[in-house]
Amino acid sequence: MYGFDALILDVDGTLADTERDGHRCAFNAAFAEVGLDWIWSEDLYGELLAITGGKERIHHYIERSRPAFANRDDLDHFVADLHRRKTRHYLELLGRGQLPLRVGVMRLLRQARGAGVRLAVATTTTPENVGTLLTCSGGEDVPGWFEVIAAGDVVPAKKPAPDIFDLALDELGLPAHRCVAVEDSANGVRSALGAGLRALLVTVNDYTKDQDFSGAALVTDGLGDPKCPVKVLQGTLEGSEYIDLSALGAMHRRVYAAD
Ligand code: XBP
Ligand code: MG
Repeated sequence: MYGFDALILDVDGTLADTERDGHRCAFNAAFAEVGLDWIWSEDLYGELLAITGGKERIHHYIERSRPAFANRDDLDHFVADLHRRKTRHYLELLGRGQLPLRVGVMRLLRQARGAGVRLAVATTTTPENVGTLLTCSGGEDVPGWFEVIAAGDVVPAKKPAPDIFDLALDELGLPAHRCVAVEDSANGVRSALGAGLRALLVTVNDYTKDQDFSGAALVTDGLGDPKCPVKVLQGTLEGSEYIDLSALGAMHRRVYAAD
């Protein structure tokens, strides 16, 4: 019907704006819990987001800003413990329903389910975070709408490496050209393109809006809704003012028409 069989979605920044008021706050709560005076401001966190993966982000921060911790014999254990604490705080934050899904996400997911378009997630975040976000911000049944949830440490290399999108494609049993991917960041774009996912929509947010999305088929400021038209930042959105399966199908056709 729409020319593609599955929608592969990123999570953080794409399904919900989770970084500034979610993950960042959970990191800071974990630091305070163990008596560290580390505080990741909104601006500093925007810089640290260049590193995907919470544990990797903490390691990077120590290397660049906390050299006294860098030579601990138990550094990996120390970071893993901090990250476990952070994840607990993040899950509690999600449980308070403080991080709504972005405009248009539930509309698109419901439309995909109704049209038989298969759903998958490809994310760097911790797997438990995905199910909890979908449940708390979408509904108890929403995690079950996804055939594949490829998340976190299940792959050797995180975004921008293509591994997590490769895993999602493998578990779907689909070639890249039969799928559409949705991302929010330059790291995500490089990961998706690296996996051959050329029918790629980017829905930017405050942290990513000035990044380089070369190679993405379409870049907008979100999915929008009938009463909330999107702004197109790169590419074309023919005949529609928001992103639905028809708009994604038209994008997919444009990408592969030249083949
Ligand atoms: C975003 C990330 C994650 C989150 C933090 O993932 O890079 O690391 O920032 O989550 P994506 P964790 O955009 O691929 O969804 O602390 O669980 O890693
Ligand atoms: Mg993201």
